[in-house]
Amino acid sequence: MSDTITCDLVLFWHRRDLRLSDNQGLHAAFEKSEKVIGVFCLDPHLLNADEVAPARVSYMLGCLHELEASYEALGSRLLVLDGDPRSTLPTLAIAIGASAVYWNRDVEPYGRQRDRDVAAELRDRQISVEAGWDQLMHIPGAIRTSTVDNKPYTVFTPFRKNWSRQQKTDPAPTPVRAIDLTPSELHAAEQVGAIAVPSDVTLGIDWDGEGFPIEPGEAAAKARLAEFEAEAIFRYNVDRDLPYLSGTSGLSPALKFGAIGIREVWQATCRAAQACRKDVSASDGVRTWQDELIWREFYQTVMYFFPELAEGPYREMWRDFPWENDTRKFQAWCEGQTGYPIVDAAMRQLNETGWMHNRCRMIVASFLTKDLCIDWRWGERYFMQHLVDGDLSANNGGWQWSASSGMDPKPLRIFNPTTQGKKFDPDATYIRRWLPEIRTLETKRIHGGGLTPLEAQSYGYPMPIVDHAVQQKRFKEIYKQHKEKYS
Ligand code: FAD
Ligand code: FO1
Repeated sequence: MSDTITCDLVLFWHRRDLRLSDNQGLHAAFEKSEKVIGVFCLDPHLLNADEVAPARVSYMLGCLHELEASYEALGSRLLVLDGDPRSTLPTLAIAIGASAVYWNRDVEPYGRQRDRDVAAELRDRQISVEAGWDQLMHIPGAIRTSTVDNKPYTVFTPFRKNWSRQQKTDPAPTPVRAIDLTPSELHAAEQVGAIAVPSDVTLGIDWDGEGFPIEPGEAAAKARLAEFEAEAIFRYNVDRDLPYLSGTSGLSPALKFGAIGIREVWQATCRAAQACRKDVSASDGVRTWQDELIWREFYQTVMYFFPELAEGPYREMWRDFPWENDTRKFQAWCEGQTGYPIVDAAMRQLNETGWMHNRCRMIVASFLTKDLCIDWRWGERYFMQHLVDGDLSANNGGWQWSASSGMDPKPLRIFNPTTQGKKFDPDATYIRRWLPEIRTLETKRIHGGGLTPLEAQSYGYPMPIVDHAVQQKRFKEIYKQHKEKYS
C-alpha cells in the first residue's frame, strides 16, 4: 500500500467482480484509503423474474454471502442496497460522507448507461468517481486492427493473434485489512436502507443449487481452478467435446460474476503451459483452453464496440429472415421433448441444473434455428432465463455464431443431431443420464431414432417432431431464396 493513505471513506461498488483478490478496482480503492466499504445494489431491472435465471441469482447471492464474510474478516463490511443504483447509491454515499466511489467497468449496454447515470449523480454532489477496467485481460480499446485504420476487430482469428502479442498484467494484490464504518456512519447507512446480504437467497425464486457446475464464491472458484490446472487442462483439447465427462473447467459462473479474477486464471494457464512444454498433446490442451478465454474476451470486446449486437442479428440479411416461429415446436424444444435424444438430454440438463455442456449448446442452438426454423433470439432469451452462467456477450455470440447471423464469415452452419450424438456421446452415457425414460434402450436404437410409435408411447418418449433430412433441405431453400433478395 502507498504512503499517501488517508482515512477518506471510499465506497467500492461490486457488480460482477464478487471477490477481494485480483480485483483491480478494489486495489485502486485501497491505494486511496484503508477505509474501503463494499457495496452491492440489488437492481430490480437485472432481477426481473421473467428474464433472469433463478440459478444465476442463487449463484450470485451465494457469492455475495461469501464476500460479506470476507469484508468482515478484513475489518470492514459489505453493504447491500435494494433498488435502482441511480438513486440508492448516491443517497448512501452522501449519508455516510463518502469522498469517492470506485468500480470496475462493464461492456454491456445496460451497465454502461447505468454507470454513466450514477457517475453523473455522484459528480453533481461533488463525490469523485473512479471507474477502471478489470474483467478482461485487455481493455476493449487495446486490441485494434492496425495503427493505420485502428478499428476494432470483427473476426476472431486476427483478434486472437493481436491479443496474444499483448503484454499481460499480473493479478492485483489482495487487501489485507480495512477500517470499518463508525457507529454513527453505520446508523446513517441503515437510515437510507443499507442492509446485509439477504438470507432469503432465492428472492422469492425457488432454486436449490443442485447440479451447479461449481459452488458459489471466491474460495470454490480458486479451488476449481487449481484442480483444473493440475489435470484436466492437459486433456482439454480432446475431453472438452464429450458431454458425459467433466472435461471442462465449470468456471463459467465464476467468470461471469467475477468470483475469480481473469489475471489469476491466465496465470494458471501460463504455469500449466510451462509445466507441459515438452508434451505436444498436453500443450495443445492448454492452448485450446486459453483460446476459450480469448473467445470470452472477443465477445465482450465486440459487445462493447457494437452494442447493437444485443438487439439482434449483426448481418443485415438475417434481420428480416422469414423464421417460422412455431410455438408448439418451441415448447417441445424448451422441455426436451423433440424426439432427438441428444437435443432433449441437453435441454433437460439445462432445465434441471442451470448449466449445459458447450457441445450441446451448439447442437441445441443449431436444432432450434435450422431444424425448427425458429428465431435464434427465442433461444437466446430462454438460455438467459435458465443459465447459471448466462452472460449477454457470450450468449449472444454463441447464438449468432450458431444461427450464422453474427460476425463470423462462415455462411451456414447446420449440425446433424444424430451424427453429433453418435460422435460425442457414443455410448449414450450422457443421453441416459438425462433421459431416464429411454435409459434401458440399446445404444444403437437411442442414436438411430428407430422407435415405433407404439414403443415411443410405452417408453413415454416422443417420436421426432421433425425429420432432420427434410428440414435441412427446407432450411437451405428458404435461406437461398432469402439471400437472393440481398445479392
Ligand atoms: P470451459 O470450456 O472450461 O472454458 C473456460 C471459460 O472460457 C468458460 O468458463 C467461459 O468463460 C469461456 N468460454 C468458453 N467457451 C466460450 C465461448 N464459446 N464463448 C465465450 N466464452 C467462452 N458462455 C457463457 O459464459 N455464458 C453464456 O451465456 C453462454 N451462452 C452460450 C450460448 C451458446 C448457444 C453457445 C454455443 C455457447 C455459449 N457459451 C456461453 C459458451 C460456452 O458454452 C460456455 O462458456 C461453457 O460451456 C462454460 O463451461 P466451462 O466453464 O466448463 O467452459
Ligand atoms: N449486478 C448488480 O449490480 N446488481 C444486481 O442485482 C445484479 C443482478 C444480476 C442478475 C443476473 C445477472 O446475470 C447479472 C446480475 N448482475 C447484477 C451483474 C450484471 O451483469 C452487471 O451489473 C452488468 O454491469 C449489467 O449490465
